[in-house]
Amino acid sequence: MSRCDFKFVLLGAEHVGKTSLVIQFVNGTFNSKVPYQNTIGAAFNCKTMTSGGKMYTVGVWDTAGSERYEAMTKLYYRGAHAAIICYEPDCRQSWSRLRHWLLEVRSVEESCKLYLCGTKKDLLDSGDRVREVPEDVVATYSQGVNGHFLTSAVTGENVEELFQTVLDDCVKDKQVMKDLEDRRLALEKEMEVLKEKRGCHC
Ligand SMILES: Nc1nc2c(ncn2[C@@H]2O[C@H](COP(=O)(O)OP(=O)(O)OP(=O)(O)O)[C@@H](O)[C@H]2O)c(=O)[nH]1
Ligand SMILES: [Mg+2]
Repeated sequence: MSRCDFKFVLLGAEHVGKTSLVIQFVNGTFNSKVPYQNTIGAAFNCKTMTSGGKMYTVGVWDTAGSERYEAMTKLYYRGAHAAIICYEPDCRQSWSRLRHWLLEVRSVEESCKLYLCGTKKDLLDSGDRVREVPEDVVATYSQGVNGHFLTSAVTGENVEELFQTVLDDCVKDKQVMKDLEDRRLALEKEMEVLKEKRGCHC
């Protein structure tokens, strides 16, 4: 993980579609034939992205939504540059869970950028599901965070846009970029020391 430039974490209730969102982002795929399998603990994914003409490696922690793993989840958002908190617009319960994570991350990681993500947009668009979380409530909450996106892991709609915005916001942040540069320099120094040590053994 230390070799990734940025750390993003996905949070949200069980079954909201966090894993599917990450798979769509990393692989560009959605497999409807694979039955739902809840994430245990968390899963790590890495992707190279570009912002402002430069390449960066982004590490994404896909956490388990089940409250059973809540104590563990705290480990994954520690030190995160950004948290993407997911909810299903047709599920009020998932919105309550989002509010919980919003308060939690804010109180623990003050500098972590926060994004709200309404998932499974395709189901709303097709009329298969009816919105339970009113749009004006979402709009009010969105004002207090860095952004809000409505995504679909099935069609891929807004998935790339979401992650690209999160990365661009990080790259625009002077403090985040200074920390990144400091880490790079420290790593370079470590490598030099290692090389010197190896040279002594020759
Ligand atoms: N139609 C539709 N179904 C989706 C979408 N995203 C996920 N699903 C389905 O929703 C179910 C749950 O998806 P997951 O991605 O496993 O959910 P999760 O949030 O990772 O769940 P936990 O790991 O238990 O926290 C699966 O059956 C997916 O196929 C989407 O954008 N559209
Ligand atoms: Mg999952």
